Amino acid sequence: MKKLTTILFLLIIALLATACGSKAEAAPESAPEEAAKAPDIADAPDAPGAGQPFPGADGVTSLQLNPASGGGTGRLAYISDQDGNSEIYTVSADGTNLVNLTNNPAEDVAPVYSPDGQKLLFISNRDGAYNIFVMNADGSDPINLTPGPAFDGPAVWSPDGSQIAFASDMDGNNEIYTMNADGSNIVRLTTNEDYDGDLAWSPAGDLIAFASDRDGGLNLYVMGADGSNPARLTFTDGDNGQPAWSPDGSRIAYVSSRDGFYKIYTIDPDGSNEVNVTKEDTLDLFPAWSPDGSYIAFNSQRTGGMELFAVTPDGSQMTMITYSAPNETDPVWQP
Ligand SMILES: [Ca+2]
Ligand SMILES: [Ca+2]
Ligand SMILES: [Ca+2]
Repeated sequence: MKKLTTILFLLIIALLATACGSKAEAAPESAPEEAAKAPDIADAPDAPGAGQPFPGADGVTSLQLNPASGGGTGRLAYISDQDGNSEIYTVSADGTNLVNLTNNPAEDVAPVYSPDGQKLLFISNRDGAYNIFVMNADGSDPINLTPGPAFDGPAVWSPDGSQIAFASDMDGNNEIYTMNADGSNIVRLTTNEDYDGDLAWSPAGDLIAFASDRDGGLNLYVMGADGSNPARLTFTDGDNGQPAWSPDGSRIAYVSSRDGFYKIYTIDPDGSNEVNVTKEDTLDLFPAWSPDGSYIAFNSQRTGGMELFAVTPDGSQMTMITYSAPNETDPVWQP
């Protein structure tokens, strides 16, 4: 039986499907070729409301980001339903230059940049089931790494880019696996009848953080990258999931609903020093660190619809990246 706690990843798909009012059909065979046309960033439109100051609340100071603010290329990938189904877009950190990378009538979700920033993993149901795809960072050459009927994803890279860790129900319930970057040599890391997913590979390569309901509610765990020595980090009511390692490996950002609302928290990898970063009673999801560790991007419903935000890790300063009618979710910063 599928437990309610498996929804952290599925939630975003449900939100987007509800928002566009219909379930997407599998894409025609020609769709990958359409996505192979690299979009031109120079002519790309800006996010509606880009650069608007965040309407501050509870002592949070409004912040203005420019594309150089967080390090890396200054670009973020995210999911938008503005074309009627979920697509992977990119945007500059100041909300300018929107580019649709997927252009596919199927659902395209869960973008994750490779450590060198040159490729993106994502999840799509364009071939029927939700499978793990890799494409170039400009949207060209999408390849299905896990064809077949299982629900695969999300997926993340090892820090050296040689391997991919991912979740899948191929063995009957959600487990965590690794495989080579070309989809070969699948190795199973977890074996139990409970949900294991929401994974993130540590920058040093030795640990994988993940969420599991093996002890009851959904909680955060870390284990060796070979599946050894799982250790529980959170002991709270509600769901704890969607971990993201800070670039220096010293902190894990994650989502917790311990007080009834999904908010962003951070914690040390040994489970100490929990900090509540976003405090408003709303829906905050999908934390992702900027390459220099200065900001945590996330999506939030605090202004009504789903928008992208960035916040300093101490929660004191926040900015809106998008302000629009469509739903923008699941931001990840390009290295
Ligand atoms: Ca799509
Ligand atoms: Ca399991
Ligand atoms: Ca929006």
